Amino acid sequence: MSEKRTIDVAATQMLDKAKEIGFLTTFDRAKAQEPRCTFGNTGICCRICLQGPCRILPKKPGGNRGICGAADYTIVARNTVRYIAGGASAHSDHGRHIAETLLHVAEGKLKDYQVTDTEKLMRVAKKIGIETEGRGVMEIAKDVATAALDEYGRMHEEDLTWITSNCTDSRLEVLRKTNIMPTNINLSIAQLLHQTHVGNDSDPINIIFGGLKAALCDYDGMALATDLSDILFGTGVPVVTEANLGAIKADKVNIALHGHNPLLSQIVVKAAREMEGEAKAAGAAGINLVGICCTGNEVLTREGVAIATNFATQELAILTGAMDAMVVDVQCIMPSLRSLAECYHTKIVTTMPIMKIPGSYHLAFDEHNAINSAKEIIRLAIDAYKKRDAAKVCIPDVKNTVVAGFTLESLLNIFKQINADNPIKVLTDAIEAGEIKGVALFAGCNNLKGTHDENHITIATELAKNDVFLVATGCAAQAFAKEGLLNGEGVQKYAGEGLKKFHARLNAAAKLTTELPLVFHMGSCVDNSRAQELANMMAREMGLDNRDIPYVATAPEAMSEKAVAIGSWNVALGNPVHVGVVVPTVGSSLVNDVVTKIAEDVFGGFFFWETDPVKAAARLVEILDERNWKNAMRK
Ligand code: CUV
Repeated sequence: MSEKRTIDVAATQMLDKAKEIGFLTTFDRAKAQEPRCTFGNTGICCRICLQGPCRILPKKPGGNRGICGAADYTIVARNTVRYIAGGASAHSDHGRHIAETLLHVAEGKLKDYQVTDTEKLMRVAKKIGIETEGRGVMEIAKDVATAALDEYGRMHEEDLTWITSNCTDSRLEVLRKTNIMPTNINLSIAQLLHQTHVGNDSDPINIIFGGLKAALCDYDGMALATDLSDILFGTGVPVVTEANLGAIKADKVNIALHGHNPLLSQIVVKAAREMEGEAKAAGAAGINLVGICCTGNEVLTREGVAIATNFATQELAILTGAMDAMVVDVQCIMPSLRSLAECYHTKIVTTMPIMKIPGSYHLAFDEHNAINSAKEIIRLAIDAYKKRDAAKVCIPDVKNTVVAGFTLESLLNIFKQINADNPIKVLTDAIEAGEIKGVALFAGCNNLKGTHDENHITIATELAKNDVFLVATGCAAQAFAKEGLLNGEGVQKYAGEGLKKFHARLNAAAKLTTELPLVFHMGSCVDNSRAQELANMMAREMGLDNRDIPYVATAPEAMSEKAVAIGSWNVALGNPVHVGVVVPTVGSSLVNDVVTKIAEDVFGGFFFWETDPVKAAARLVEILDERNWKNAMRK
């Protein structure tokens, strides 16, 4: 664990404040966990049955296996894929919730939601083979939603639709040949839990392949979540806003939108716009919404809502003393928020049946009554504002300008200004001309095994210096937002000559009121599907399989089970994936070799672990160089 807690100046100020009031934050709790148990840290602790926990103790007679006889490779493989099952469940359940909502909109059952982007609806319908000619919007929306819901429990053995429609043909062949193409999201996840039950599969390779099948369900669930969210709420276009704790306003009612699912947060944005008057009547200058984690990314992309902070520093938003309510839905929400809120006037409002925090305020969100639910939450915030103690308010004067909203569509729209017929060629031509080396996707969380946000920023600036085109999602994107990498100044400060030239051409063509950013913010974690579609377009245009395109992914501070699932499908889809923390596969050299070496022979994609951000960036550049060199040789 690093001694330095964070590179974020605003966070540093708030951590000092926490110390002053004696509140132990996640940074203190991370320290309390050190030193870690080596068994757990390397993945050789098995807790799958009640005879356990079993550890691998090679020096004791009989200790080199679990009580049932499971070897280190079985234990490590099982533990790893169970992370994937958790991650795939989270993303796909999020997608299911959106699909159900779209279905109910199409059936006329929900008055507060609409089909906002009919163009996207038509594109998605065509992509998945639904007839659009001469049919009404709601009829088509119903078919799209039904097709999405069918992914979860269909009885017929047909490859999942959002995978087959979001992969290159050559990649589909790889997935089918390796027998990891799923036909039913729920089935694959349940089967993986069954496969890893005590006394079941002990073959690490077979277990890993089962894990990859579930990881592809994660991809499917997130791809349909992205598509259907765009249909319901609109596909983001470039927006200008700001990020970091300085986006919290002392004179306004501040409401943080935190979690992942846009179903509630979108409605809160709408309701807040209607309720400015009520806030003013309470003596505030208005309502100020800010985002944390991926719900924040969703409403940033579509509504230009500012970012307050990312995962590791979510508690610190409350420490500003000016946060009136934090509305949370699902995933990545720290249970500690409530006890901290007790030191202040802040209302923590949980909203989903599967995410409650003891002692916090629970308002069951009801899509059938969405706008009223949202208004109720905002009224709670206005009430809390009235109780705010001005003496406790301490907002760091730290924020940066953010240019975001780069859905694949809005990115391609910029390329279109240069090449109307074949926009992706703008990117691939720049790669083939050697102006840029390729594309790197930054994804994932914060992980306090390292210094908060340091890996994100160091790797991005190193790659920029080496002329790599950068896209980002999740808390990685939020780190960039806070640190000024999502604006034009970032390009001037950090980009190499080639990348600068490429950006200059894009800027001239885009004709936005502001310069394009160094890193293109593609949205939330489920929007990693947007980045994969970019990769697929590159592959098609370059006439290559995904295993050969100059595209890499990195999760510099990976933390959640979802990050494991995302990383795993990236590998299956041919992408090299860097992870900036040491993961619990290292306890079995066999499993570790499979995911870092053998995977490349089979899929073209592979993992590598590197905690040093400079070394990690150098390796990513090396991989891009190698792929470019091979492609040049092929010609
Ligand atoms: Ni879904 S999963 S900490 S909020 S990116 Fe952020 Fe993003 Fe990881 Fe969670």
